[in-house]
Amino acid sequence: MKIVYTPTHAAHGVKSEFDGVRPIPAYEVPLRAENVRTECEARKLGVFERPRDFGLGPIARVHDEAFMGFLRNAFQRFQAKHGRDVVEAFPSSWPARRLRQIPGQDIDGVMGYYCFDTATPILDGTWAAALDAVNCTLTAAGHVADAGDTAFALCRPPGHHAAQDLYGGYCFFNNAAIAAQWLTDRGRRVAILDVDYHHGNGTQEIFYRRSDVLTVSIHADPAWAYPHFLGYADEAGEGAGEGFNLNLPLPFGTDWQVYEQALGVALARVDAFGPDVVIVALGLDTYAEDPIAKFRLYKDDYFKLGARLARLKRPVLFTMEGGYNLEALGIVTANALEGFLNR
Ligand code: OKP
Ligand code: ZN
Repeated sequence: MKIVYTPTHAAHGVKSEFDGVRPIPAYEVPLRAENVRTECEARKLGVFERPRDFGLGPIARVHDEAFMGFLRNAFQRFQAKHGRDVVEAFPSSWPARRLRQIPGQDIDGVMGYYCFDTATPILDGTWAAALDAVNCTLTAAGHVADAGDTAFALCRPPGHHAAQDLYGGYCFFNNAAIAAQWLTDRGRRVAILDVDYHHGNGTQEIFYRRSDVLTVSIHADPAWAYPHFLGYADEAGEGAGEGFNLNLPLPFGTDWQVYEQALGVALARVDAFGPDVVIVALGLDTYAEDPIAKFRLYKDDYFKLGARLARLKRPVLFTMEGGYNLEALGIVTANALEGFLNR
């Protein structure tokens, strides 16, 4: 297996987020990727390589050009208004219901227009890190497309909450969606299976009106969990996309026995779609001791998750998404990959 990694991710060295009550230490930190790298290296799970540079073209196939322009200089604009001492830029005002959906010219308005939460600061190095996370994912996608091989994009920031012109949930560019579009542009039929604890609202939205890319997500019921406003079971796709999105929301406390049943349903749908490539948005925050999630999967369960994915017998591109227990993240990620490889 190829594992594509770059130290550039550390340029997005987030220190804080707002949980709606008070500023708290960030969960989505560089140490996450480093722990995963260390564990995958120690267990010799694959051949490490650095990403190639794909430029902005593949990103523009998914994201809005104005959104990309905004991300590129958002931090500088925020600092110019709020002071050079500011190290993390947050929105403070949003175009909620009955307000007009226009960004305006002021950076605080623009930021609220493009962002949907208070958990996702933009830093000086965010643009560079987000860009290289895409490069990691596309480099890995190239291996899957060329060799029919398995590859792991060991990248951060994650991507599945980011939509065409929206960022949040620690995500800026939707790495998995950009890879899906890139592979589709090269004639491959792609399904995305999102196993992160949180609904992949960005991925769903990007392909919601299309039948050429299947999106399936297993996640905590949005009636009780972030991202709150998307991810219900009745969201099946629209227009040509009707029937090409499947949401499997699960209750708090979901353990492997319950999870496995949803996984079976998800995999049956993926298999019926007949994809050439399956992109697995590999969030590991389903782990029982995750600090921000409420499922009950244990370390050994991730071997079973990987093994179950292997039974698809299709080329898989793994992209790293959530998972915030720093002690366990490397282990559970490696367990999932090892369970897959030892099929
Ligand atoms: C990103 B990913 C809870 C706030 C939730 C944001 C969670 C983002 C998860 N008070 N904070 O899907 O792992
Ligand atoms: Zn998550």
